[in-house]
Amino acid sequence: SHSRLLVKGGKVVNADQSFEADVYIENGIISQVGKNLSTPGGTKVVDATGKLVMPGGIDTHTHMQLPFMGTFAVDDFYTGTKAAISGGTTMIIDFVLDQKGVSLLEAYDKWKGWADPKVCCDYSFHVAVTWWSPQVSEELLELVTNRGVNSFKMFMAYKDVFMLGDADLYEVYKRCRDIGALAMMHAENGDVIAHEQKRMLDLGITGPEGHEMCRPEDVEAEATNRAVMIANRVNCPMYIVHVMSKASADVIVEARRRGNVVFGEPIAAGLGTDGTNYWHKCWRHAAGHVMGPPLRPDTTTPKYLMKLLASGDMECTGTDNCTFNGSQKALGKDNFAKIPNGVNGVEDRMSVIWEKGVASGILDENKFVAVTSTNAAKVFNIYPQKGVIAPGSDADIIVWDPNATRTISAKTHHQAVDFNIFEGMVCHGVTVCTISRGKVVYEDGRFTVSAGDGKYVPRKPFSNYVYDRVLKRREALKPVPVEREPYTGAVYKRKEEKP
Ligand code: DUC
Ligand code: ZN
Ligand code: ZN
Ligand code: ZN
Repeated sequence: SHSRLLVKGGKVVNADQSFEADVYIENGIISQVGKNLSTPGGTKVVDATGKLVMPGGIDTHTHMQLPFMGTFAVDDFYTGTKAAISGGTTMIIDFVLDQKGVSLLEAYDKWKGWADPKVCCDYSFHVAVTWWSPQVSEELLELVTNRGVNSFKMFMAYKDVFMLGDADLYEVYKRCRDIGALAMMHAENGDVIAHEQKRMLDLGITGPEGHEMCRPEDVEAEATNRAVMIANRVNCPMYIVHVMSKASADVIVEARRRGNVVFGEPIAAGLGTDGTNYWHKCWRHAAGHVMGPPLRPDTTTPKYLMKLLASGDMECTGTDNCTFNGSQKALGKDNFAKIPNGVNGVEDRMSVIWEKGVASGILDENKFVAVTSTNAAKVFNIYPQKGVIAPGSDADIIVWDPNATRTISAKTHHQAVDFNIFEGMVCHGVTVCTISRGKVVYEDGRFTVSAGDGKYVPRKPFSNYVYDRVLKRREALKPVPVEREPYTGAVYKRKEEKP
């Protein structure tokens, strides 16, 4: 059936410019953008007068219903994506993340089986590489060629569970480079963390503050530097997920100054709150903020990260949404190392970035669109299908009221989890209407969406956005042997050598 929708009278905000225009949508695709569009009778109209009309957010980093640390994340592909659309996010990129030894193709099929019947918005997958073998190497190519995966995540932390050593990382990066995939890294030194956890517990520190104390900024920055260094040896583009500290961000900025192809991803948690919460007197509150890497006690960190988004030194934003209820966090009530790592964010990322970024005068509205949507579409190679309001693009659109405010609270949020790390935060920027593939899925606080309405979005290898930078870097670094006279003198022979 032919479906039509007109978004009328708003200000279209793209990453490069803003302008007054109507947006006409046919069968899920934007067909016209212009002033005073005339449309056939019976076309549904969304009134956007006085509002901003923006590309829906793309959350580059979620873990819906992840089996992790002895339990499962409570927000699944249904509650997680439903919450996402209420907050103005119309696409998530989740992680296929299974145990060492499991076939990545089987893991991919398992995760897709979980997601397809539940998703309320479009989604895609990164795949985590937690072990390395010739079989895994072949599977990466299959995932890139036939499953639409162009990004693989590795862990330098979670020793014995997900962690890979440097030699394996070198091999995975090289493979990623050869098959046109982006290598993503969880950058923390897992060996040091394991020792520090034991040291803290021996000192009698069992509470959530121990989580931060055993993995301070250096632990993240060192691994970030190592990840970038190894990637640079094999000319593989590198994407550092959840950049949580100034120290790690500085490593990325300096590497980019040298021409390294490295992207940094701040997350909503790190932009909206900080690590002082680990010292909160309420255990549940403190444990509610436990995630890896931790939030930082340096309260100037969130603004520092936001400014790097403004300057273009970091480009995409995610959430690492991976939620656990109080009863699950309590698995670590006597030992912080057993608190399931993860926080919310998928619902609130857009509002938090608007409030702390735009309302605070650090980002303009176009930069907001760039860092919440367009840059992610470019880096992960789904631009211009996603990330822009233009004819031919998917109609993933939000109508945004920049003047309205809402107060974030676990009492009113749409996520399944019983806690919100942004509790009490008053945010300017409210989603009035969310359109997914040309269909209104959320309007004035009401959902008009069903489980399974979202679609899997396959992604092709390297975008030019990434590859052009890699090529430039490769030329600059080409190793050339020195032309010299060969050595013609005597060659020492060891005494014990037989002639
Ligand atoms: N960090 C978290 O906090 N949760 C899931 C995985 C991760 O790396
Ligand atoms: Zn991670
Ligand atoms: Zn409390
Ligand atoms: Zn994660």
